Amino acid sequence: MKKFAFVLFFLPAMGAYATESASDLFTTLDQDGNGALTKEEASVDSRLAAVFEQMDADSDGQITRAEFDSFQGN
Ligand SMILES: [Ca+2]
Repeated sequence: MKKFAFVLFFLPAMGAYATESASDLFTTLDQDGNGALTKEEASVDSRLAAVFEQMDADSDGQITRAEFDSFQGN
C-alpha cells in the first residue's frame, strides 16, 4: 500500500520534469545567454556533449535553440 502511494505521488512529478527539463536545459546551459550553445557550454551536460556533433545540424560549432528543439523532437 505504501508503494502504491509512492508511485501515485511521484509519477506526475517525474512527468513534469521530463517535459520541462528539455527546454530548461538549453537555458541553463546557455551561460552567456546568446541563444546558442558552444561545445564548451554543452560539455557541462555529458548526454548533450555526446551528441553535440549530431545536434549541430549546420556544423557551425554552436547549437541554436532551433537545432536543440528539432533534435529533441527526433
Ligand atoms: Ca549549429
